Amino acid sequence: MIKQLFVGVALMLAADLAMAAKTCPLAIEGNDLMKYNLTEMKVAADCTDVEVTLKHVGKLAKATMGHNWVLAKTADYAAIANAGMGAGLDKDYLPPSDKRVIAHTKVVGGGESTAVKFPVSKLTKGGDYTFFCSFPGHYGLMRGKFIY
Ligand code: CU1
Repeated sequence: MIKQLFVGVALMLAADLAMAAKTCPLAIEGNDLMKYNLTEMKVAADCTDVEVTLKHVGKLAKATMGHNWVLAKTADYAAIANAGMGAGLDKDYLPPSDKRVIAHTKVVGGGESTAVKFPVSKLTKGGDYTFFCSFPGHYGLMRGKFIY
């Protein structure tokens, strides 16, 4: 009887823990035409973490048509992209340890995938966020609205 009670309480605690942490997967693709397949990404209200997977569905090498996925406040993204241009491929075309970057993947080339996981606690509900590719010259076409 007592043992059954313990098992019940343990199961309830496990369920609580499972509810406490929820990683929500989001997927996006980039191609050889310098385009993402999405212009908007949305995080559900009950997510505690987000894991964004970027798949480069093209064939071109990352040195010529590399893509990454970078998240920043809409007010910051153009400045980050401009500052990142000179950083080089090995720095993923981002200014090193730039605090304006909320999350980012590395740069990938055709056929490759990459992912980044981050807590939604880095975001403000209803904030104005933009995701973009920081490869030089790409953010004009490769960007979208990130909604939380
Ligand atoms: Cu790109």
